[in-house]
Amino acid sequence: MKALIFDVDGTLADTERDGHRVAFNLAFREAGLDWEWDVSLYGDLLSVTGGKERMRHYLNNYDCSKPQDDDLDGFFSSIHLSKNRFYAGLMAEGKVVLRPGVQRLLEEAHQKGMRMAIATTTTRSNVDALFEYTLGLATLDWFEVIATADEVPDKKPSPAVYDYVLEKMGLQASECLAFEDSLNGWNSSRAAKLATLITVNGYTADFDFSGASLIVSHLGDPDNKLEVLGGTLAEQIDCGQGYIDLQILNDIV
Ligand code: XBP
Ligand code: MG
Repeated sequence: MKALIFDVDGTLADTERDGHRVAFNLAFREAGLDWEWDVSLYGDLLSVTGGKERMRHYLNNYDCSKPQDDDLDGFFSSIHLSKNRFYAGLMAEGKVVLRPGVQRLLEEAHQKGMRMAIATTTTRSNVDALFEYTLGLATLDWFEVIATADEVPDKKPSPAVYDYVLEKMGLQASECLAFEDSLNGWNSSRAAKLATLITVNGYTADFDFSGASLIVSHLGDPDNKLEVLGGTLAEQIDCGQGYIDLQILNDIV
């Protein structure tokens, strides 16, 4: 195994439910739009990746009020900008914390010189905001490639963002492990032919991730043990210690 490639939203932190969703609602209100995305509705809307694409999907498929603006692209772009501003504000307030085991595993991988990258369909500024108020901005230097929607507009479930990372790192898919939390993310990493470890969350626990290498509740910590939920290697990999470390990951790839 030569590199670990991490998704961001839902994998590193519950940024969808507690970050983007809340920020969208604040931005709608600021724009005078009466849209309100509750936790359950937002789970349905997550079938569409990309904030602007998600808003357009909602407008086209749900019974909601129509924006007055004739220039819908411009309207959604401006709401998206203010959504990301509110998102950064929520991060600064500490409203979102990293999921169990994320900090521990990243630190171990960094200390041991494991190559790492980020492959996400969110906007780069959102990655910066999450890191600034959790691990610190300097931690972004641990990642050799940070691929976001700014670099790769073709969003998941397209494999484009993973293909981009592999090409930049000069690595084969068979030499790397992806970390994902969602069906769109898994379909993206799978299409890029990457072995994938899934950490499910409240939005994705019931999805069918069959074919993924290992499916767990979260990465776990010594005092917060993970639950193994499935995966093609679930029987072979010993997760008895209750948390994922580099040694276990080496058994997957
Ligand atoms: C998650 C996404 C993003 C975020 C919102 O991507 O689909 O669209 O929900 O971010 P990932 P933007 O799990 O790959 O990180 O508003 O910037 O699109
Ligand atoms: Mg995700």
